[in-house]
Amino acid sequence: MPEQMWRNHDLKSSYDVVIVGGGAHGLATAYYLATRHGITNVAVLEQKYVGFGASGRNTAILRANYRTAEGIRFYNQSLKLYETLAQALDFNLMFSQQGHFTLGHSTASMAALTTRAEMNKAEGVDSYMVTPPEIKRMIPEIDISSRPRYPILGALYHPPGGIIRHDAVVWGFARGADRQGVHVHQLTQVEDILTEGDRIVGVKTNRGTVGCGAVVSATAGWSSEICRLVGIKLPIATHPLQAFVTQGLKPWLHHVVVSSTLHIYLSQSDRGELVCGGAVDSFPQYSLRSTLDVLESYAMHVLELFPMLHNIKVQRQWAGMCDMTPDYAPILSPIDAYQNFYITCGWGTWGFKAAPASGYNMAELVATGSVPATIAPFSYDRFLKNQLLGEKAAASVGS
Ligand code: PYC
Repeated sequence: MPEQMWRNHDLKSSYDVVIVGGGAHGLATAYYLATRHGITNVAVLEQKYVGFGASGRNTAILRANYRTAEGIRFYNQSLKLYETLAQALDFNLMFSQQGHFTLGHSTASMAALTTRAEMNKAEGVDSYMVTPPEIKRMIPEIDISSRPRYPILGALYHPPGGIIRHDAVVWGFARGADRQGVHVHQLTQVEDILTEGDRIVGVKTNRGTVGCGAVVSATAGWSSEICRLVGIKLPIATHPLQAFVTQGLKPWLHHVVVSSTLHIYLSQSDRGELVCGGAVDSFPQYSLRSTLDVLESYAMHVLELFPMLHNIKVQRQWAGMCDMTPDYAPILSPIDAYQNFYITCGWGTWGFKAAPASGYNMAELVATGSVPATIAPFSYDRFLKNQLLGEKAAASVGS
């Protein structure tokens, strides 16, 4: 009999903590609430199925090579948690720390990458600049000639970066939380959030209303909508991001390759498919449609790096929702207006790699009521205080 990963439950009349969003962030928060703080009377509400949203629609890249000290520390904590997560969850996550290249094709991008290398070194994160011949030695198939429109001038190399099986992470957290007694409720859509003064007292869903001690909003794409229910306006614009996979090939690409100038990234999955994505679509919208023009432009840019791929077939294309903040950094925060409402959102195109640290710190915030130092810089009110973080040049395809 196959193992049941998580169970179905009736909604209880109340929970100590209600988490909105059954993706990697919400489930990680539930998992760490239970395992680190002994809080198990927790419900995770997912409007569709576990991993339907951004957690199941990303390109599964992990890295810590950010630009600001705050970003580097946070993502490095996440990478370290990922390094031991398979053992902690007792679940194979197929994590491959194969090394991560961010290519530079202009003087400006080389300067931005060099700054990141130095910031990474100062924070103890392994990242350094490499020359085109050094890139070619590790990726023989790449075109380092002067033929392309944007020849490669060098790269930021980040050895601990890599890829993981994204579905396995979400399922592993769901199973881990379920084993601790957390209720994972799929097909449970939040319709309203009930308040009394400065407290959240309940969450109305399509399956009934639950009382709650605290609420965590951990959604991607819908975070503005959830916060609107309690009168909070987020500084977020939601854009789709498209990605595709090719037919399976024999293993040949053993590193993650990102080009911030060509707005493209590529890796090879354990199934042999090339997994490729780009920048967000230019217009904010909530559509999960994928489009031919984006596929054509991604293909054109991939071929500039790897002309030998010209006959490879694309198998699948999809889109996910990205909540973009003005400084390309996330928001993990309590909210002044309510004593017991917490948000983890604004994950843009870089949220999957953050899930363990997001869950770890949000669980601590909810359990103790104090903001852990690692996430203090990512407060909601930094936009009011003009304390923005400036991660755009490290958002993979954002510079
Ligand atoms: O930030 O590493 C990243 C990333 C990969 C794909 C989209 N963003």
